[in-house]
Amino acid sequence: MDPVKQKLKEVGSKRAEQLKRLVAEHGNDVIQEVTLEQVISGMKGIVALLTDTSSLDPEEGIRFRDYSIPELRQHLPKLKDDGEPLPEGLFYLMLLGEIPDRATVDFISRDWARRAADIPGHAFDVINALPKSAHPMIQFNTAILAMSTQSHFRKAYMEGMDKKDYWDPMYEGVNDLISRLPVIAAYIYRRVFHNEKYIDMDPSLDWAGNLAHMMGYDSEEIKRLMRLYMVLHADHEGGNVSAHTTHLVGTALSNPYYSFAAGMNGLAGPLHGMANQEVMVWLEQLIAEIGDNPTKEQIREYAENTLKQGRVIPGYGHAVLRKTDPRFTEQLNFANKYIPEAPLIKLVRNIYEVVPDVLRSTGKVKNPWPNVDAISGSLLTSYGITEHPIYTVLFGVSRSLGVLSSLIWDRIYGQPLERPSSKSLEWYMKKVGFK
Ligand code: FCX
Repeated sequence: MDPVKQKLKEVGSKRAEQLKRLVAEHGNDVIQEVTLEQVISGMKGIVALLTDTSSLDPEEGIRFRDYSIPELRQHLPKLKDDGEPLPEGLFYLMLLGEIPDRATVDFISRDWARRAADIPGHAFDVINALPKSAHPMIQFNTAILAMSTQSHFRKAYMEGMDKKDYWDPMYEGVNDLISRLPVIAAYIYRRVFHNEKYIDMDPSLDWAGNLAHMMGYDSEEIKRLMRLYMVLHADHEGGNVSAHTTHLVGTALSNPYYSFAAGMNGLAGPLHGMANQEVMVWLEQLIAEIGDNPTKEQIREYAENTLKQGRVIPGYGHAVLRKTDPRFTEQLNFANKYIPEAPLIKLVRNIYEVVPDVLRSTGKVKNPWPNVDAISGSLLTSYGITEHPIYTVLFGVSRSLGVLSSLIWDRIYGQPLERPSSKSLEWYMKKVGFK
């Protein structure tokens, strides 16, 4: 058996037993009170999900299992000492709660390269059936669904598998799916933006390095950037739209392809993953209106105008965070180290000095600070990956690592169908004695 799966089996059965005992002994304990405003404002702050892969602190930001991003960069295996951690290692950490050694990370790289070689031809046919003008996220999500014909989970379910074994075909399907996403993403990229000049996978490369290679970028600089990008976007606890949707659909025992495609449809919204493309549109308009070296005063005016038009400033604000997103900071540090003079990075730095004040002055924005999307597109563009519509697809490839390792755990824990209650306006009014 594969060593990762073997370990998961051991860890999984212990934790599933712990959860069972926890609910049996404390199932009636009250953990939180919920206000009407929380329900109506998108359930913010309501603790209602079980997710082990990562947790989010409003001030500190993301921790993958117990590790902050700087700690990850220190401890996860890398190809070279001065390189970025390999996303395969982060997958292992999220799945098993431990930092893997280099040999295990190499095993995952080789396993994913092997699995990626077996994509059904009709996944490419459905992409080709769509117009090239269809947004890359439409092409990506369609291909993900098309690949579900190979679902181990569905096959095993139809054969009457015992529910305590659900995690096993889920593990296989998740690894197949993650391994294949870079191939699908690169195929869409080359189809839409590079005249269908496709590049074969190099099975000797790591998962993120291969993505860069298949997109047409073979420099070590871009592979390093891709590894950083794939690590930073991998997870953001369980309540964000893509993670929660993947989980929710999975509770109907939908296979990993159905579940992940649902999550990716959420990622395609402009308030979530598509914000990375929206930021570039916002920056391009700014440059077109003012020029590529705007003063801070001009940036302030432009931002204020965006608000006057009833639009959001993309890349700023967050539903949970109340400080600058550490994923923004890590990308800025990376840019300051390798490409400090890039004009777009200078612009991002100037915007960072101005926009938080503009948002604060509205009196209603709870978090005026930049999130991950405020810089990711500028970084990619500065390295020559200038086609903005592919950015959310890259986010999606990375997000698979977190939401799909959680999906395996959902089946290990035997998480049941998710089914909260909904009530009418009249019900809420009556409940609080509203006259
Ligand atoms: N620009 C303008 N207005 C903003 C704003 C922004 N960047 N962020 C929040 N607001 C507004 C909200 O629209 C809301 O206005 P309303 O009361 O008139 O409806 C008010 O401030 C309060 O919202 P708040 O509680 O602070 O934020 P929410 O939790 O409702 O929303 C998001 C969070 C992220 C959706 C919001 O900050 C936003 O729209 N940001 C811009 C889009 C973006 O960058 N999304 C990416 C987020 C993330 F990193 C990711 O998922 O990738």
